[in-house]
Amino acid sequence: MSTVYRQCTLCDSHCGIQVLVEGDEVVRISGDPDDALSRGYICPKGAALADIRSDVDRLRKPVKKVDGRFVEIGWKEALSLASRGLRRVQDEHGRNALASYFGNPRAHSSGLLAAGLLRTLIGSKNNYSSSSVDELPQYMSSLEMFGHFLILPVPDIERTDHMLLIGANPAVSHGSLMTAPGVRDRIKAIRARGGKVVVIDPRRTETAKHADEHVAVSPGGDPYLLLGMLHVIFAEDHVRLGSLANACEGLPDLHELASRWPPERAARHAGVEGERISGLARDFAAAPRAVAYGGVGVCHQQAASVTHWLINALNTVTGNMDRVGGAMFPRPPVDVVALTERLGGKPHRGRFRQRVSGLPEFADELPVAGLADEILTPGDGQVRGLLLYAGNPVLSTPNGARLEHAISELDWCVAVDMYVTESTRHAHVILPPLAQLERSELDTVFPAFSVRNHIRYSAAAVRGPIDGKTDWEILMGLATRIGRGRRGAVVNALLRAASPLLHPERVADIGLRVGPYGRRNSPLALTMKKVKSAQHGIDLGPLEPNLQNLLRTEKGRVRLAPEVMLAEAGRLDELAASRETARTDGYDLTLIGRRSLRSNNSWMHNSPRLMKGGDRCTALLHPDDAARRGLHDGQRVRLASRVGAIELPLEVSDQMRPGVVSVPHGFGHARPGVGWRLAAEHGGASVNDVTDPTILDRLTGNAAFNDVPVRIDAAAEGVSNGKGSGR
Ligand SMILES: Nc1nc2c(c(=O)[nH]1)N[C@H]1C(S)=C(S)[C@@H](COP(=O)(O)OP(=O)(O)OC[C@H]3O[C@@H](n4cnc5c(=O)[nH]c(N)nc54)[C@H](O)[C@@H]3O)O[C@H]1N2
Ligand SMILES: Nc1nc2c(c(=O)[nH]1)N[C@H]1C(S)=C(S)[C@@H](COP(=O)(O)OP(=O)(O)OC[C@H]3O[C@@H](n4cnc5c(=O)[nH]c(N)nc54)[C@H](O)[C@@H]3O)O[C@H]1N2
Ligand code: SF4
Ligand SMILES: [Mo]
Repeated sequence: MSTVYRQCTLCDSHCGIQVLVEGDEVVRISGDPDDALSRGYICPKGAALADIRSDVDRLRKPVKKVDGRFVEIGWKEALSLASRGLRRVQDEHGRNALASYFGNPRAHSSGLLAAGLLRTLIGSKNNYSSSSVDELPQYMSSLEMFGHFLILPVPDIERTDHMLLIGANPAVSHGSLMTAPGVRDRIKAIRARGGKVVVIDPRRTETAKHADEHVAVSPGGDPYLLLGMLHVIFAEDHVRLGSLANACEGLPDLHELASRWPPERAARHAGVEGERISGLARDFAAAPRAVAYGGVGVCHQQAASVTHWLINALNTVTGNMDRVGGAMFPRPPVDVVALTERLGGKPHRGRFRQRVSGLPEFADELPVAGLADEILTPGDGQVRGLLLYAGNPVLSTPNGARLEHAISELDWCVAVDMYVTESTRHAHVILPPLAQLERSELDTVFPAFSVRNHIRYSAAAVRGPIDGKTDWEILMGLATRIGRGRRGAVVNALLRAASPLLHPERVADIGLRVGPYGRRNSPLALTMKKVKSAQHGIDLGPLEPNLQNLLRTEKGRVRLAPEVMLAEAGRLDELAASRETARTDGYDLTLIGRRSLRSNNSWMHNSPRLMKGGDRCTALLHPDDAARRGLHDGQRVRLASRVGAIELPLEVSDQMRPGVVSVPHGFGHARPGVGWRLAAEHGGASVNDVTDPTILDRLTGNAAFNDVPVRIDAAAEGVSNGKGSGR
């Protein structure tokens, strides 16, 4: 028996784990008590990495579709076949006819750089990712305020006296853009040291149970609530810019905007009394060190970018931006901001627009909510081929059922994924990577979002199939075959020769050497070799004020009142009015999302140890709302929007704000031909058969999953299942 130390790469926490191995079998996975950051913490999903390793439903060889069925083929044939099809789409229909969609696990795998390279070589405008159903509004806010979308503030949870959590449920999710393993204990510790924790959420969540105060805001009510708070902070003279006093611009404009939102006015749209809003503001301003942290719950709103901007603004005007115990900026060993600038130039948005929707590009990607239209609408630039990498957009994007139909109509689709999913089942070729425990990698991304500076290498714990390939190898396999015509053939050959130089460990080594702890900059002189030999990771110390080294705005100042944000904030009244009208035509409830501890978006539902226990794909509704409709706990209900309908069990609970219904995403596996059999047995319904691709954050086109008008009725007798009926 031996123990391998590495990290779990399933969620942003990236806990250090110890994998007990006998021969080539995983015996047990537990938290690594000596880990520099996670100190032994692990959640149920971490242990379930063993289930992915042993899963008989996981693809271990490439497959191609023959007469509607997948058959195994060798890697050489698979890579040639896949790339030939992709080239053909571009030869026949032009560059932009080939689209790509990269999903969430891309950020947790060393395939990321190769994926970017492949996109550059493909040269299409139709690039999509899970960012536009996730954190894009946070990127937008950082781009406008700090000059780069990856200059993202992280709450200094270890030293704060007051934490205001808005639209985040880290007790379950373990945080988004906040790498803080064992976050629940870190939240409890705030209170144990005499601090205060406040949760703003339409549902009394698992995190709210550990808070001093829970504020059941209306879905989408946050920008009003934040403006009301800012109003009080300006009106009662609590503004303190602290160390950023000479590094901010736009304070008068922000003041002017906030002055228009006295708490009594904000109250109506926030769904929270004015007095309560004033109290929240006073508490926040009075705390010695405070931090407001916004999660994905507010990204999934129509004023999402504005909300994240106001969260940053609140931190800034109370002197909590870039100071200990406030919102801070990590100093990761590989400088991701500098790296993305080197590879992609100055960050930008709006250089071009989506053909059908007219929505703007952001950092060369378009909003995935518009992808189905790009495939289904004929005309110049119509999408005819798709590269799916580590994503399951059929279950994860708004009106997934329609996107599924669109994908099934494509001329060619290649997937890099280890399962036959609701999305990849429509591919012509699937190229499966090695599973998490079978590969070695250095995580250079998440130290940039971590509550403590650190770095950790992950060694492979067990061997994969003999000829198995990593994501990097697969994507390079495609990249070295994607060039078209004579010129393309030369590029392919050059790239093949150069590919050893682009190996992720090599690139990471260079990144470390030129990074802030590299030879030139620090006595630590971090190299790949040093990082590899530190089994439990390397602690690089607490966060330190760092923003002024990072700022990329033209004048080198924090922009407190960016024009686009002010303009969008000017439309908040109109948005509130449209929300009220939208609830009057029979769709009288607002749908919001939720996550479960033993689930990971759409793809861990084939793990026996995670699927134990009752049905998690339920609709949560307040008792009054249930009673008014004559519905009872456990009953099957029909949840419908203008887009589609699903059926699922009802769970009646006063943890919900009245008027709001909560349904988790990532279920809906009972579709014909999916490869994950256990997941399919537990099917559930896909809430994204109901979500609406026209309800979006107005600045970025990010899906506003948490603002969809729906209705609930009893399900018709005899109608079974969780199948959607998307248009
Ligand atoms: N209604 C609603 N919808 C949502 C959300 C919500 O809150 N509500 N949340 C959104 C958010 S935040 C996100 S991030 C998205 C996620 O959306 P997606 O990224 O599209 O979906 P995932 O469920 O993460 O699917 C990941 C896929 O990658 C595969 N995979 C896993 N590991 C690897 C790997 O190492 N390499 C490769 N090549 N493949 C791998 C899995 O088999 C799976 O098919 O969903 C979004 N959708
Ligand atoms: N166990 C588990 N962990 C996960 C995942 C998973 O699927 N399962 N997914 C991972 C991914 S990809 C991500 S991005 C992170 C996300 O992690 P978080 O950012 O913590 O997001 P959620 O857990 O979705 O919690 C969002 C909260 O927002 C609330 N909410 C909804 N609408 C509103 C609103 O209008 N205003 C306010 N204030 N709140 C609102 C919801 O009720 C919910 O409690 O989790 C990651 N971790
Ligand atoms: S919280 Fe769970 S899923 Fe996330 S990294 Fe840690 S063990 Fe893995
Ligand atoms: Mo996400």
